[in-house]
Amino acid sequence: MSVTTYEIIDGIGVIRLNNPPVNALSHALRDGICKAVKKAQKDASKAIVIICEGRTFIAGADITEFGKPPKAPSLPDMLNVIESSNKIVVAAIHGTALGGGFETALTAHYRIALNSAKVGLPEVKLGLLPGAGGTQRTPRLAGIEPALDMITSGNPIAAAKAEKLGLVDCVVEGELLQGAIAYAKSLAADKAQLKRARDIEIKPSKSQALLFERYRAKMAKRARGQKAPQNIIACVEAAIGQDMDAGLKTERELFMELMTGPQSAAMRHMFFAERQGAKVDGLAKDTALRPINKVGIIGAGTMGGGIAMNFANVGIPVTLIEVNQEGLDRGMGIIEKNYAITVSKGKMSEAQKANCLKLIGGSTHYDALADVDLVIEAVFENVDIKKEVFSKLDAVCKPGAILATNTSYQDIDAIAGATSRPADVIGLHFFSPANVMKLLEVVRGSASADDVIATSMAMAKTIRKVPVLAGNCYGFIGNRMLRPYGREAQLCLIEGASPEQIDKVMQGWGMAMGPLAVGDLAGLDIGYKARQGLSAEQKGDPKSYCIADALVEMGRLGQKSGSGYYKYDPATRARHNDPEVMKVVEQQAKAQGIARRAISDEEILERLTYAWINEGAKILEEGIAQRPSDIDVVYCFGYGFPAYRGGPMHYADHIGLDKVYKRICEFAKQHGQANWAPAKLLKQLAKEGKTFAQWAAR
Ligand code: T1G
Repeated sequence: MSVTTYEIIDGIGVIRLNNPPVNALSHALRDGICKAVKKAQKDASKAIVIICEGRTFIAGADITEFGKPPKAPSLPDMLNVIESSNKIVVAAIHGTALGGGFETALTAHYRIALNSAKVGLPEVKLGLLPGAGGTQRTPRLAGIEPALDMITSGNPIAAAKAEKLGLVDCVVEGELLQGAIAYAKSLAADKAQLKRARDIEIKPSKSQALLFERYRAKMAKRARGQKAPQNIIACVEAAIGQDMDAGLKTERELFMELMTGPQSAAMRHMFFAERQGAKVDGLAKDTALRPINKVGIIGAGTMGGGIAMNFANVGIPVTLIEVNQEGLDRGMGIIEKNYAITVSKGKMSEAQKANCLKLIGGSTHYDALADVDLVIEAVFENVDIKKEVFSKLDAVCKPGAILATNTSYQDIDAIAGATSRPADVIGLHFFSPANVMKLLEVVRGSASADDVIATSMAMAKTIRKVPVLAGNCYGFIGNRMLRPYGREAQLCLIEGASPEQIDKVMQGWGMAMGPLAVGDLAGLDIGYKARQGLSAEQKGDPKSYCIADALVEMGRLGQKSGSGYYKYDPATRARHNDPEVMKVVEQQAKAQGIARRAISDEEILERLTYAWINEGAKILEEGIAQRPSDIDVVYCFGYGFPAYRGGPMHYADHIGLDKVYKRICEFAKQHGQANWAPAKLLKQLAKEGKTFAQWAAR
């Protein structure tokens, strides 16, 4: 099947592209477009239309071709053929014209779009920049600031807005091909000029320098540690006061710098990892899904309320169950407050908020759940309470209803064992705040039915979550890896570091927040309460929790009590170092017989990140995660791991598993096998000189 066809319709040369699923600019497509445009130069066509079959206009360069030897015609070659056409070229846009796709449209002389279409330059989300003239044509057509907004955010804009900005010339409803042919005919009849963005000059002005300076500072904060946004700003700046070819030269240089760098490799890895994570190995593609038209949620607390919002936001009615009306009212209050915040940020209208709230009902009786298709339990993190809830659900819910638990640690099989239908039981682990965080760990019990797993993975995408399938163990994937990470943070603290040193290292490396600041945010009492129920053996090394226990017993619970590892300004919650904490640290170190020492930033970074990697390798060995990239998705979408480092397992591959393994063996000698016995898989791959990615592709 040819990816490009060409025919003259009503005097207009129509080039149709058909390269499913998103008309990515593969070599075949680039070659077909060049040949068709060249052919049209010599035939009877009065103008040319480029249009796509399928669900969207070109959605960008073919990311799967990146890193492979380029094949002519390159994208710039193809764009030159279009731009130098001696006949008007009209790009007809539907769906989402993105990246190289929108750059192709920008090289055409005119652009017509369906009202429902969107256009965008999302390269920054891949750690790149528009490398085919987007940074030069967009500011020439739309102005400098709109260009900076569009390219540094990477977010698409609607056709109507693009028209207002001068990026699209004509917006239509109805049948796009007809509209495009009519438009091309009218342009030809009017002898319209060959409008080329490259002919527009942006004159330098004093105000621009300030704008670029402000933008650099803004992006250094918003996209901390990322190179692409800064390179984008430099490219747009190069569009001023010089001709297009000079600007294109700068764009090419800065594009190649990103393309060959580790940040884009990591973010392209994450692009595919996110999509791969939604797939379940060994599950028949045609597994029938159970319909999810009504949902029940047990518990209207912070989590239950946040979970309810996800379903209401996509039009699925939800019934919240609480023990009493007061609990229900409190829960609804949390939900209304969350929606009010969303509306205040301009992300939702009042009408949309009202419609969502209408979809969330409540009851204090379980029999209100008699006809729901899915129930999600979000009660206190205690397995006995959860088992009680599930035995009630078993009695009330209709056959075929999916019974899910939002537990973050507990044994799915133990919970399923409280019902007569363990095949219908699954874990749906949301991350707080549940209406914001994208990650959803779908945790399969040993009895979870295939269609329950498939329905849960599909439902995750319906509610705009990023699903990852996890096996059943204490903490599943994310929280299980968090334990050794937290352990090493505590041990570095008691052995010689300070809270601010540890957090500065991890935040400087790219984490959204350091581990101790996260502890203060979540509340130190949560871990304290969880430890009360554990035996000494289960608690592990007292050195890894004695400081946290001491702080909680002093009433320092974290942000909620105004102090924890730090002191917090009551009004702004700004964090301040607190000498009182170091006194506690030194007391506890003494009590544990530890002679504190200076600990380097590098040792902190290696101990905390290698703790992740070692546990991740064990999780892979045990089959708790399907693939290393799933672990990367969990950490980038659920734990603030910097996407430009690609997740813990991609990061390990980037460092080299032999280096990681060698260092872990040193930690094992220094700190004991209990914490640092290297995972078998890590040892094997290090010896074989392989990566986790190669192991996954075996
Ligand atoms: N190249 C190759 N494959 C792509 C692709 C692309 N650009 N975009 C999507 N796919 C695959 C994807 O992997 C999945 O495959 C299937 O298409 C459906 O995607 C020079 C250098 C277009 C909004 O960044 O944002 O141009 O899993 O599940 O949810 O300046 O795909 O089915 O095997 O995401 O409906 C710039 C990336 C590239 C756009 C559709 N373009 N794509 O979303 O489907 S760099 C992008 C998307 C560039 C130039 C630069 C989305 C979508 P599979 P999907 P969707």
